[in-house]
Amino acid sequence: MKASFLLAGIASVSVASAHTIFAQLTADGKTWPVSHAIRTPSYDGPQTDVRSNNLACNGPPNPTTPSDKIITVTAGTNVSAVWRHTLQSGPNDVMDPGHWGPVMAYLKKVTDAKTDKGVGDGWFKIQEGGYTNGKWATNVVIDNKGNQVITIPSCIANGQYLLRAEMIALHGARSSGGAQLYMECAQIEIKGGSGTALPKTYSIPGIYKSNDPGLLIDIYNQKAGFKYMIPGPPLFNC
Ligand SMILES: *[C@@H]1O[C@H](CO)[C@@H](O)[C@H](O)[C@H]1NC(C)=O
Ligand SMILES: [Cu+2]
Repeated sequence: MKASFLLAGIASVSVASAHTIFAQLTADGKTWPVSHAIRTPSYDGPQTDVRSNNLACNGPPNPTTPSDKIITVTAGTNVSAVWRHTLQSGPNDVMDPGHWGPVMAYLKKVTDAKTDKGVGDGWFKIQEGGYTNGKWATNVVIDNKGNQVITIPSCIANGQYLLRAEMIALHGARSSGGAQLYMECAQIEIKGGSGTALPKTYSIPGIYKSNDPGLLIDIYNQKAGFKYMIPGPPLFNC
C-alpha cells in the first residue's frame, strides 16, 4: 500500500499544474451555463494562505469576475457543484486525479448575494467528504464527471445565500502552506425552507489553520485505511 502511494505521488508531480474551478451549478434539474451566478476566475490556480480574505470566494492571484445572476434552489433538494479543469473543459477533464484531498461545501446567508464579498462570519458547513474506503473525496468528484453532490438543508431560512464549494489537494501538504485550496462562490436564493434552524456560524478566513492535521499531512506516508481528519467546523445537520 505504501509503495503504491509513493508511485502515485511521483506521478502527480508531472501534472501538478492541472488545477480546477467550480464552474457551473446544477439545481432543481437544470444545469446552468458556465459562470452563471458563480464568481469564476479565468485562471484555475489555488489559494494557499488560509489567513487570506481570498479564501472566502477566491480572488488574486486568481481574479474573479462578478455575476449579476442568482439561481433559485429548493430547500431539501440536491444540487451539484460542477468542477472543471478550466472554464472550457468537459466532464472528462475535471482535475488531475493525483490531486487527492477533501471536498466540502458551505453556506452563508446574505442580504445581497450579488455583491456580498463573503469575507467574515456567517458560514456553516453543509457537506464534506474526506478519505473513505481507500478513496479520496476529490476522486469521488472526478469519477462523478465533476459533480459534487450537495444537499441543501430543508430546515434553514429562505433567502439569498452564497454557496461556497471547495476541493483541497494535499499532494504538497507535507510542508506548511503546501495544501492547494480551490473554491468559488455561487449566488443562490433558497426557497421552500422551513426557516426554523439557526446554524452556528464561522468566519472565513478563520475556519482553517495552516497546521490543521487535515492540511499539514504527508498523505504518501500513511498506513492503509488511516483516519483522515477533514478540516474546518463540524457539519451542520437539520
Ligand atoms: C441527495 O444526495 C445524497 C448524498 O449523495 C443521497 O444520499 C440522496 O439519495 C440524494 N437525494 C436525492 C433526492 O437524490
Ligand atoms: Cu493543482
